Amino acid sequence: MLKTTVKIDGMMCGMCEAHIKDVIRKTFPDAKKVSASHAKGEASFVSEKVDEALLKTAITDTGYTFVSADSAPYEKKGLFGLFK
Ligand SMILES: [Cu+2]
Repeated sequence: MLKTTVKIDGMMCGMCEAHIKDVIRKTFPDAKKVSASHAKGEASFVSEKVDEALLKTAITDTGYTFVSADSAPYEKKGLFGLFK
């Protein structure tokens, strides 16, 4: 699994966060832990794989500015979770 963090310009409130979360869920039906923060100007989600071009298009088409995206391996909480 990959955790993707997306920097987005243009989110102003909770409605914008909801829009972005909807778009992510629609674009990547397997996305989990979808979250968005207008204060931080970013959204994140966990999925099997990510098509960055698709993500960029989806966010742009919704009226927001895609700044960047970064994916990192995501570990499910297992044994290591005990030590956090
Ligand atoms: Cu808004």
